[in-house]
Amino acid sequence: MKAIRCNVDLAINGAPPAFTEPVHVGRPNIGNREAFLQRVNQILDNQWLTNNGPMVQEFENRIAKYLGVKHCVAMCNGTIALEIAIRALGLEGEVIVPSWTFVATAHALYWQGITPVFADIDPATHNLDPDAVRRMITPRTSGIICVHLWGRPAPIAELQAIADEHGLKLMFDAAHAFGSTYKGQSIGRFGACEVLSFHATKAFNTMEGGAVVTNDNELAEAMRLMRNFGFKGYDNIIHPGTNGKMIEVCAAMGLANLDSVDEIFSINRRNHAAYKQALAGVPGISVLDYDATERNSHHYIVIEIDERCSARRDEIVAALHAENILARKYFWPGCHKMKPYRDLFPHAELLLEDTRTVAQRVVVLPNGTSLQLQDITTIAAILRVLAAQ
Ligand code: T4K
Repeated sequence: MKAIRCNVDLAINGAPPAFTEPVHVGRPNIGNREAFLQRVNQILDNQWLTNNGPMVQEFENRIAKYLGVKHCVAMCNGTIALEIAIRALGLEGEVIVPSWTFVATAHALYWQGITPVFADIDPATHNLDPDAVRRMITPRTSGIICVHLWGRPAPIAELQAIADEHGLKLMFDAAHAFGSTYKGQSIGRFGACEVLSFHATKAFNTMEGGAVVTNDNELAEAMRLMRNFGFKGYDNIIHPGTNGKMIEVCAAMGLANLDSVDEIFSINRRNHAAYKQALAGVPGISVLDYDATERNSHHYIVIEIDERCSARRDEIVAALHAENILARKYFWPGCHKMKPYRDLFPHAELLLEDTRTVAQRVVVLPNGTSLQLQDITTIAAILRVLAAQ
C-alpha cells in the first residue's frame, strides 16, 4: 500500500493520494447492463416514452410484489413523491419531522406552506425518539413524517400509538429503506404510506425516481391523479395536480436493477462486515451496526468519531478527501441549522441535543458494488493512522 498522509498539511507536501481516482460515497450500483439496454431499445421501438407507459406499469407491479404492498405509485423522484403524499394525506399547519435527515424531508413540507417542526433523535439509532415527538405536539400539529434513517426501521409501533392517541397522520420517509424489514415485514406497509427514493445514489436506483407505497386504495387513487395533473381520461381534469410521472427509461433501469438487487445487497453486507472488522478496536471510531435479525441493504457505512479519537471529525474528512476518498458528513449540520429553518426556529438547537451530538460525529464512507475489499483495507488503514496520531 502507498504511504498514507496523516493530515491535510502533509497533502500539500506533494505525496500522491492513496487512490488515483476518487472513491465516492453514492457511486451508482449498475445491475444487468444488457437487460437495461435491451429494454431501452424496446422503449424506442414502442415509441412510448412516458405517461404511465408499459415499463412503468411493470415496474410498479414488481415493486408492489417485492414489498408485499397493494399499491406502488411511481414518481419522477422521491422529493415529488413526498410532496404528493403530503398533499394527498391533507397534512397542514405543523408536521413533526427529524432534523437529522436529508433536507428534502423538511423541504417537501415547507415548499407547500407547512411548518416542519423538528424533534430530537435517539442517538443510538439516529431515528426519531418517540418521547421527543410527544413533546413537539401542539394544537396545530397534523402529522408526523418519520425517516427510516440509513434503512434502519424507525420505532414504528410507538409512533403509530402516538399518532392514534392524538389523531395525527403518520407517514414514513423510506428513501433509505428499500429492502429493509421491521419485525420481519417489509418496510413499505406501515403508516398511511411510505415514500421511497430510487435516486442514482441509493442502493437500488432508477437513475432518478421515487414512489409512494400504500395499502390504502383511495390514497393511491388520489396520488395517481395528482402525479398526472389530475387527468382522468382525455380532457377530463377531476383533481388539482402536478407532473410527478416516472419516465420509461427510469422504469427500465429499475427493472434491470431489480434483477440484481439481492446481489447488490449482499455485496454491501460483505463490505459492511469488512469495514467493521478492519476498524475494530480503533479508538474513538465506531461503525454503526444493523440489526442482524432484520433485512437491510447495508448501503450506508456510517462511522461515528467520538472524543477518544485523536483527530476531530472534520480533520478526518479533510484527510480522507486529500487521499481521494470522498467521504460525506451526511446530514450535517441538521436541517434546523440550514438557513430557511434557522431563520424559522433560531433556538431549535436547545431541544435537539442528541441531533447536535450525532451531527458532529458522523462520517459516511464509500460502499457499493464498485468498491473492492482491498479499497476497504486501505480506507481503514488510513483511519487507523488518523485516529492514533
Ligand atoms: N429523503 C431522504 C432521507 C433522502 O436521503 C433523500 C435523498 C430524499 C428524501 C429525496 O429523494 P430524491 O428526490 O433525491 O429521490 C444525494 C442525492 O441526490 C439524494 O437523492 C440523497 N437523498 C442524498 C442522501 O444524497 P447529494 O447532494 O449528496 O448529491 P451529490 O451530487 O453530492 O452526490 C452524492 C455522491 O454520489 C457524490 O459523491 C457523487 C456520487 N454520484 C452521484 C451521482 C448522481 C455518482 O458517483 N454518480 C452519480 O450519478 O444528494
